[in-house]
Amino acid sequence: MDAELFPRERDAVAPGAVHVPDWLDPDAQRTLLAACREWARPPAGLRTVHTPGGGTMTARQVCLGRHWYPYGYAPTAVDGDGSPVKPFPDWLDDLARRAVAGALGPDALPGEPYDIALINFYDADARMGMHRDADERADAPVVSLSLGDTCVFRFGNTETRNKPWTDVELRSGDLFVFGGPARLAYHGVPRVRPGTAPPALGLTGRLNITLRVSGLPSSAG
Ligand SMILES: O=C(O)CCC(=O)C(=O)O
Repeated sequence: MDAELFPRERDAVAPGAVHVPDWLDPDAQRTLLAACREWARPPAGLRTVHTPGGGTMTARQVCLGRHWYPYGYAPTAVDGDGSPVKPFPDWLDDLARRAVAGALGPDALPGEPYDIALINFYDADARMGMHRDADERADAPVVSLSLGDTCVFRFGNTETRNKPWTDVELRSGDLFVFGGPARLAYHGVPRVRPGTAPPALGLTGRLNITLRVSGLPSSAG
């Protein structure tokens, strides 16, 4: 395959949506993975998310800064163990800003700091349905980082969950940023490819780290 012979190239998937392959080098991936393992521990650790319609998300999740639940944000793990959500570290804001500046350019940087992380863990059978990130009160670009197994990331349109969409293969270390006209595009993960993680990383499965600006006052839930 050409993709194996030549380095994968950055790709503007839609106006405002950019895929940057291999954005995190192996050391940075290991550092982020070690942090994710700490964040996943209780209290307010990795949990299974249930939707109001009776569904269960197959990707398990832990949050930083604010706790996301279907469909809003809270200061505590309201649908988990009830503990206060872990703080969002400044270095993740720095990482998000470097990602946005690198992918979309400095003009796309938000005035407010990044303050929310959703960390999704996918085992071999997990997936995520088409949805929009619409519970924030800010229009800052969403920053998405991948670790471990490769997945198919489906990036759609802002009108419906249905086609047109573009399927992008996200591998360990890849960055995907969507802002501007793509900020409210539907997106999802129809498939993970088990056993494709870089062996040296030491992760079975896939982690996605999604960084967002809440636009919420710091004391609000
Ligand atoms: O796992 C991914 O790449 C996507 C995660 C996602 O869409 C979300 O957390 O809203």
